[in-house]
Amino acid sequence: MSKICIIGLGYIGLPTAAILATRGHDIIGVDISEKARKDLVDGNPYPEEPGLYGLLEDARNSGRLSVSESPRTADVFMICVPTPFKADKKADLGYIVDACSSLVPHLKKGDLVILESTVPPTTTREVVCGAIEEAGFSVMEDVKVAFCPERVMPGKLVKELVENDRVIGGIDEASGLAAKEIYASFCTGRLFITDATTAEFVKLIENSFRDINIAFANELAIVSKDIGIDIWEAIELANMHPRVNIHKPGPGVGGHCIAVDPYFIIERANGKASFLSLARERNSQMPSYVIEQAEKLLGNLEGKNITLLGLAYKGNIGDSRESPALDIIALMKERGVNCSVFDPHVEEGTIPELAGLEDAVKDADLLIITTDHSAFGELDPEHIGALVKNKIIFDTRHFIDRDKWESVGWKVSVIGVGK
Ligand code: SAJ
Repeated sequence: MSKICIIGLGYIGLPTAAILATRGHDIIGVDISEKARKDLVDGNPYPEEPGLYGLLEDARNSGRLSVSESPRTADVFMICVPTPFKADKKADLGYIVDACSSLVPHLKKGDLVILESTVPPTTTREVVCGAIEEAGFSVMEDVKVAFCPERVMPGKLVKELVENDRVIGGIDEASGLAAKEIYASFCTGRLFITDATTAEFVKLIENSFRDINIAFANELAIVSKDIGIDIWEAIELANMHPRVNIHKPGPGVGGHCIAVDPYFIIERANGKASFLSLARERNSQMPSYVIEQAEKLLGNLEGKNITLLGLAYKGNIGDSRESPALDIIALMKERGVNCSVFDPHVEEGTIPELAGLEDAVKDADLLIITTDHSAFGELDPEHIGALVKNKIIFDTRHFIDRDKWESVGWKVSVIGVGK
């Protein structure tokens, strides 16, 4: 069992620290934020995740969990800090650089440094190994280094943390094997070893595959509406082909992974990643398409009351990072719309437009379903119909039961449906 210092107690670092503690490792959870450190020891994380409270309780009961503002001596250092992008859509590696500078004073010969944060290709070699060598160590001879991307899906985090297969990119063979040993202590999925830069690339192309596929579905939705067919029926039938798996259209791509990772390839591609850029562009334009459809339903939007059902970037989670709903709200405000939002999963006060269901829908000219939360399937169209001004709903997720709403007088419009 190892002494592991986990730097960054966010969405990935916090549960990883907890699970490693339950598997017999001694964990030092490091974060500059007092709240993040408290969340780990008090077991009070946000956003909500099934199974996370239980896992944190087990970690606390293990007695192997401690927190600190800065790294301490350990055998393994795991970097789980965010990699936001800058205004020019290039990765901001500032947190990784800071994490490396904070850990090198505590390094000793034989230690292992693992980077989990998603990064542009060659970052492990250039930034992490660079910082270690600058501190006077020889990477490979003195210190092992690996890149092991997280692959968990928000909403299934705890389950996928344990069960997913993992790709482990060693800077050399010994580094790959040492990192594999750490992951083998809590992963039941398969562990594949490759080199660090390939592992960085694998992480990015997984999410880019999804982004391109969603862009394809969004383009088909726009075309289908004009042709006068139902894209959802068409995709369902096409996906019956054994080698076809077209994703779903929607209001755009949110979250801090799929909407971001393709840019990390684009920035290293010397203008040769036109396909990835186009997919990003198509998906980023979907909020404008939603506004266009709202205009078709209502005419001039100025002064209209529009209610979004959903702020989270996808169903049944409380995470609104990069959510297309945020872009839709911004575009509506530019057009002078009075906008309100109801989301049962997102923390109150996240944006000023959030309100309870009845307040949010009161006097609405139009409702727009922006997130496929299960709770929206339970909405009572009759009750809501009595509160709104116009019984018009635009479903960007193909989620509500159209017949149920139409049977009580609602006009229902669905993205990609032209009939
Ligand atoms: N979306 C669509 N149509 C679809 C599927 C998704 O419009 O057919 C939208 C969703 O509504 C959401 C966005 O795309 O706004 C992204 O959602 P997602 O569920 O596809 O992905 P994430 O960002 O929650 O998680 C992804 C996962 N990657 C893959 O499935 C390849 C997860 O495994 C990664 O760990 C995560 O990114 C990450 O951290 O990179």
